[in-house]
Amino acid sequence: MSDYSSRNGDALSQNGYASPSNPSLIASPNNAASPVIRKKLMGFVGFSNLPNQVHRKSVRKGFQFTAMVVGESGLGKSTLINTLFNTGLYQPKEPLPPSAERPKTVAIESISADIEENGVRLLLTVVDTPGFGDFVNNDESWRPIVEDIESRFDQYMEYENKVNRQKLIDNRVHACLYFIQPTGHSLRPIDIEFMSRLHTRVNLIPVIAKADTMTDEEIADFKTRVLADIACHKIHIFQAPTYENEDEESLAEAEEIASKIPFAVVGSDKIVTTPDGRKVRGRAYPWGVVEVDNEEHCDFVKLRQMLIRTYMEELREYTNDVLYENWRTEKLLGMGVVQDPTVFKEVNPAVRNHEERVMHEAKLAKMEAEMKMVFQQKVAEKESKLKQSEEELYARHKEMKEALDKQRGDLEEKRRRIESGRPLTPEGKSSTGRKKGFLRT
Ligand SMILES: Nc1nc2c(ncn2[C@@H]2O[C@H](COP(=O)(O)OP(=O)(O)OP(=O)(O)O)[C@@H](O)[C@H]2O)c(=O)[nH]1
Ligand SMILES: [Mg+2]
Repeated sequence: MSDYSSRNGDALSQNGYASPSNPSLIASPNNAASPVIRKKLMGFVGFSNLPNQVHRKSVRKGFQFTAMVVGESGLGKSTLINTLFNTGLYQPKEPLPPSAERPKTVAIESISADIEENGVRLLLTVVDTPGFGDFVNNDESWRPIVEDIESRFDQYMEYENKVNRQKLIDNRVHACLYFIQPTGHSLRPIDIEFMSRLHTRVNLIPVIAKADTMTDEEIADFKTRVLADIACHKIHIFQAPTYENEDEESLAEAEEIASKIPFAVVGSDKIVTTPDGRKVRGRAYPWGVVEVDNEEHCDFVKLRQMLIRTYMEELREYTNDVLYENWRTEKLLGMGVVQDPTVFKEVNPAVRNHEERVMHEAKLAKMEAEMKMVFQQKVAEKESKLKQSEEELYARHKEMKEALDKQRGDLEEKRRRIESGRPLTPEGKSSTGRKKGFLRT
């Protein structure tokens, strides 16, 4: 057995695993704050495959992503949805005659599609909202939209509270494209009102609608003004995060995307023919064709790249970790549920560890005290026993000594008698008797 384990241990250390013979690889569990030790392993362990494992798992489960479009009526929201996903994802319920205009969106509608690309599944949902600005009083037109976003949070919280959370359906809005009218001026009060209502609940991504109606210069100016307005009104729009150790290419991509916000978009799901004969998605004008997928013409490609290719995970993460969490806290506080810090204390592993250690130490101390008591008791018992036997011994010793003393006294008496020539016994007074008595002694 010992032979097996030692051989096994050697084999492990040869493979680079932590083993008793290779202790430098074992991290000290007590020292959580110790710096990360970068150690070159002597063989392939396999944790470098973790990203692939996560990837495989996510691929199997598929991704859920929900985007919403918000903005004034007629800015091309429904058109952009179709453009974005390159499909007739958003089909009118009844086929329209070819000449008919896209109908106005009259209610909040979600359209979902299960999309697969290279074996990766994406359950994509787009929430189309009716455009606002058509009513005499548009003061409260943000309300149904905010309510829709919050009801999705509500639904998610319900799922979270269910016993079986295996199939957690995430219908929360992860990104909200806010359509800005291409006025060329600054943001209008209604835009500021809308964005201020939305930014605490959703990742806001401002887009300039119908960018084909403005020249490049006008767009550049307008973008600057819109960004200044957004900053001035302290509206939080989604910021593309950058990571320290990113490669140059990713950094450049992130910068490029960030530089395009607010995205100037053109939407069209129609195929048109360019003067040089190419068939493209775009809008044909007497003076030429605006190509949706041409980065020279508009920022549509960059917007799609941001949503799907580059920042989908960040958008989902921010929605979950910040927006949803804040909403949940607000909601619970509103319901009068005050957070009980002891719950978190218990959940906090460091505090819990400490508590457990204190309890363990107290238990040990108690056991030690008990053992001490038992020991002392036993010692006392033994001592009393010893004392008793000592006393007995002493008594016996005394007895024996007394007997011996008595014997010695007798003998001395006899000797004295013999020496003084007196008969030893009163009966041995005759000469024979004396002789006899003397010989007997
Ligand atoms: N010039 C131009 N026109 C566009 C663009 N996108 C859409 N349109 C046109 O604008 C009109 C309205 O488009 P919709 O997509 O229905 O607009 P909407 O924002 O969904 O409107 P509501 O549903 O009322 O909120 C249609 O005639 C579109 O063809 C664009 O990028 N440029
Ligand atoms: Mg619409």
